[in-house]
Amino acid sequence: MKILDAEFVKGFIRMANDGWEQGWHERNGGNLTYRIKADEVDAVKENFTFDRPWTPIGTSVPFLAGEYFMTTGSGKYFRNVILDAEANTGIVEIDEKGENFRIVWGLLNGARPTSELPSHLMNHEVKKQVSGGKHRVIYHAHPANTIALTFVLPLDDVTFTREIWEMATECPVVFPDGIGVVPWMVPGGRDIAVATSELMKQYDVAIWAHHGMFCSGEDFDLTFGLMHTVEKAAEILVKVRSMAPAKRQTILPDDFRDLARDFGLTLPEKFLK
Ligand code: 2HA
Ligand code: ZN
Repeated sequence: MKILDAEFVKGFIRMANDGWEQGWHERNGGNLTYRIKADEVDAVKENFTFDRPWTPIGTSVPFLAGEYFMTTGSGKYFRNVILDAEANTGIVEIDEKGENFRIVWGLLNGARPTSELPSHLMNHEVKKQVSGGKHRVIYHAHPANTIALTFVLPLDDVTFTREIWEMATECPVVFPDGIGVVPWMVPGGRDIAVATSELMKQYDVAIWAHHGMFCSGEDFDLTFGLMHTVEKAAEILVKVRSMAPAKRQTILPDDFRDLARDFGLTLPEKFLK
């Protein structure tokens, strides 16, 4: 099968373009990776070449040994993915130790995988384990309202989760585990990757202060929808805070407990104080 005919490739390209259209990917901002299923690899493997060099990941992800990932390219623009996926995205193979990768398709003309590959792969490694192999998508974007909140809210998981949950009744249904917050750190390296993957043990959403958001999910719809839901709630919170110094009424802890009971959710009490 031609690469561009594969459903996972079409889904990846559509998600990249949807993120661009949301305004979450100025210039080369953001990155997307997908852990490809074995049968999907088999269906397109005839297009792969294995002559490009192995390169250190910069961290160790032994639980991802032998996996294949589709990834956006470093310095590449999301708005161009739909025009030329082979130049702006690619597929990488992880070696049997989980320490090196090599490009097997795409990323033409010497392009590299996303600069956030260490964060993506460490998140994938955690999520593959805690989800029993179900999570396959890691998405990083720069949505403006979420970033704006990192300048005015205290940078802790409880405050962010509760403030965002209160802005839309669907929020605790969509991310009942809450949101983690990483303080400002230098992007692209191992330290921020470790901090983010530590949060991904508990959460599907991690906010990077003054930078953006990471979401993890089982497929493109769920992961894009998660980012969209958090950012929509953040937009409402920005509007509320712009209109008045305090909320006149809101969803209260017992309301969340009622919601949890009727929707069969477990909402951690630490967010309901
Ligand atoms: O430019 O978003 O965090 C890609 C990024 C780095
Ligand atoms: Zn970024």
